[in-house]
Amino acid sequence: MAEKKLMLGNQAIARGAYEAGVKVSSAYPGTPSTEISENLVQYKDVLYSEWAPNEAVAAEVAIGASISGVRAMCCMKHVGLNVAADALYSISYIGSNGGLVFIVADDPGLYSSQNEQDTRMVARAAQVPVLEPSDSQEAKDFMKTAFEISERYDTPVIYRTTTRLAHSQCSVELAPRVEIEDKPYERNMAKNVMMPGMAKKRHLVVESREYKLMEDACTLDLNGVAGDAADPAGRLNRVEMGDTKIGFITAGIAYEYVKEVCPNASVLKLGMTNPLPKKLIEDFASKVDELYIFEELEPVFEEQIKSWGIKCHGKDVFTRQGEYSANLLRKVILGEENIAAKPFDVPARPPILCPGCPHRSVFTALKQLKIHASGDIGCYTLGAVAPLSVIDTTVCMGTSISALHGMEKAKGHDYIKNWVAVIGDSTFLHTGINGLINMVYNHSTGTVLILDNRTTGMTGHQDNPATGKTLQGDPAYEVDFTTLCKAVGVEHVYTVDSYDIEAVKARVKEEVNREAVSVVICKAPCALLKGIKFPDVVTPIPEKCKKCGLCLKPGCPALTKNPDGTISIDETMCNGCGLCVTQCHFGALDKHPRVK
Ligand SMILES: Cc1ncc(C[n+]2csc(CCOP(=O)(O)OP(=O)(O)O)c2C)c(N)n1
Ligand code: SF4
Ligand code: SF4
Repeated sequence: MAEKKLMLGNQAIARGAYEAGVKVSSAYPGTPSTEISENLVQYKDVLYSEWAPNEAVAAEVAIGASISGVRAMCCMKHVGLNVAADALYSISYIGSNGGLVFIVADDPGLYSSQNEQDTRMVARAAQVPVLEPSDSQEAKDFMKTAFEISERYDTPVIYRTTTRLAHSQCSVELAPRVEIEDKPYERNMAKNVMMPGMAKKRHLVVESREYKLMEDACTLDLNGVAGDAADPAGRLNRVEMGDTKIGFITAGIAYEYVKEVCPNASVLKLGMTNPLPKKLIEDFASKVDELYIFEELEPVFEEQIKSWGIKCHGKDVFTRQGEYSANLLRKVILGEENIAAKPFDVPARPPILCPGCPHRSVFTALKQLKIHASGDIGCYTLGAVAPLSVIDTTVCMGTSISALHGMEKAKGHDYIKNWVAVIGDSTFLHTGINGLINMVYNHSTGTVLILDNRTTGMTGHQDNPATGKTLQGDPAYEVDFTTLCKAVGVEHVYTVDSYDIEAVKARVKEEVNREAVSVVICKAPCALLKGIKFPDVVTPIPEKCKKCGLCLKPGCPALTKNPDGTISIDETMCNGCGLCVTQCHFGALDKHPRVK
């Protein structure tokens, strides 16, 4: 009997890649996609996997591997696809040699993202097929299907997952790896070189591929073969006829909610969500009295289905925002309120930097200087919230630096004298460096703070090109930020200890007044990195405390005010960074060596 294992969606995707014979994977971390690559590492004897500096690079690496003839994939979160979009739109014209799969993880409900975009919209624009699993078993099985479709139809395939699927688990039946023979590489300029003359012809090929897929989608099986599956249950797009009063067209995790709430209803479960199986949908719609389109986020199915003249309910009754649930369906279809699901009335707990985080010290310094920060994406985005309230803007990865430059060009040097750009090490290497090159090139005078905490903190401590280690655990060259910044023409590059508030303040004060671009590298490892321990512990001395609350201003969660106004430190949280000690003017917080 085949071995079964309880697996998270992301573990199952990694297992599926292994079983499908994938040889190369490149990725940039981003919740909820990160664990796919972290799980791929266990197969490193047969499957090479890496962290790339950004998603465009990850996609291009996978493209190169596919062109050379092996099965290859890249992984990213939904916003990462924007970074990789240039490559996607053109590789859609070129197609694949070895199978090529873009795994893209959407985040309905915005658990950890800056927007709620729907990858199916990008896929439609790029004319690329999309597969969407509904549970961990499918998450594994659909990987093989995706590669089969990619090779059979000469196309990249987007494999879309969502937060709920990525992080929920079910039992998965394992299979052995299939060793796929490398496809021969043949030089083919008409197919692989996208100059206008060739691209025009390839666009026609893409269009006919799309129509063919739309037709075949009605009968495609899990091996990516059309017309073969005598048993409709084995089809990628599956009709489950039941009570015909209500019919649902659904996909992904939303299918599970339909089965839970309306187990007897008729369902068309889409495993391939682009292009849509038009004939199958028309046939299904004709057999049910009332048709509901139950799709998270945008009305992608609904708009197409309505454009074919089919009457249905969709966003008129279901929301376009946030995550769907069984309760949503219960309420809309059955008119039932689920009392148990009502949230308890508990105080809101805002997101906050960890105790001892080096970013907190830097933001405390900036706050004391009354500096605004053009911000970026990472743990340090939390510098926007009270009590630090230093970051004024956060748009997307890399924007901090270019936006500061834009402000200066709009309003002049004096305007940005109380502004800096703040960016993390991983984000700087992702897309920040281009903005810095632009600043030098176009005569900016702004100040950029690189918060180098030696890791990609926000997504859970992934290595990056500056940490000296690869995803597979091999030692690597550590990008030297000073040399890098000097190489692009920044003359004034300084490194300060993030915890040394006075040094940060002095350096920033000088640099914002300088008539030239400068970079201040604020360096100190993330407080949660393995092996990071400060030599001292901090204890309050209540007799010396003046109850002024100055030590509380940086907002470290390890400190609390007692009813009498003195301070308590939660030993289980405090890591002895000493920031609060520097803020107390009365010696009421004592820093002394940790007893080993
Ligand atoms: C285009 C894109 N890719 C990935 C992410 C997910 N993500 C958010 S911040 C971040 C990196 C943060 O690392 P770093 O800049 O080193 O800052 P830290 O969190 O360590 O402070 C990543 C990968 C994203 N938001 N956007
Ligand atoms: S994970 Fe590290 S960088 Fe992120 S908030 Fe916590 S201590 Fe700071
Ligand atoms: S030393 Fe102070 S600021 Fe640092 S973690 Fe402990 S309580 Fe927080």
